[in-house]
Amino acid sequence: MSEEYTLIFLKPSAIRRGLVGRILARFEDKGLEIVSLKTIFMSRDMAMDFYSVHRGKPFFDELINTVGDKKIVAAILKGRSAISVVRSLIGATDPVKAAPGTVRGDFGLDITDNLIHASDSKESFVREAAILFPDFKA
Ligand code: FUP
Repeated sequence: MSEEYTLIFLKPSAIRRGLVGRILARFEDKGLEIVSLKTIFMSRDMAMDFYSVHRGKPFFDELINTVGDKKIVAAILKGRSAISVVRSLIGATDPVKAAPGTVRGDFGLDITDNLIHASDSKESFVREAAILFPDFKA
């Protein structure tokens, strides 16, 4: 796999708990380049658009309450196989099951407020970047 881009955002609880620097450092330590980084106010509408595939699921309202109407820290990272590398660095969706050494495995317990989002495919990256980084060009 060649160089590719991925998108992450740190959920409001990561900001509240002062974990932003420590979490971003893990991606830099791995060798990924932060090509774009910003704090964004995530409106409820933006959150509903971003997570539209989960609309109707039992956790949807809680998910929107967790990230909507709040500040997040979003970044685009670049590196070899960045999408799968970042997914493995953040760990399983449920922090209870996430391996120690991963972001979710080390810092959390709550499945909805699981600290971080990362794109899971190239298609997701393109869709998510259009929402959070509309000016981004590869
Ligand atoms: P992930 O890609 O690991 O963030 O996981 P998903 O796309 O499956 O889920 C998106 C968000 O929905 C997760 F960040 C947390 C939340 N979620 C729940 O609250 N409960 C679930 O059972 C699954 C996901």
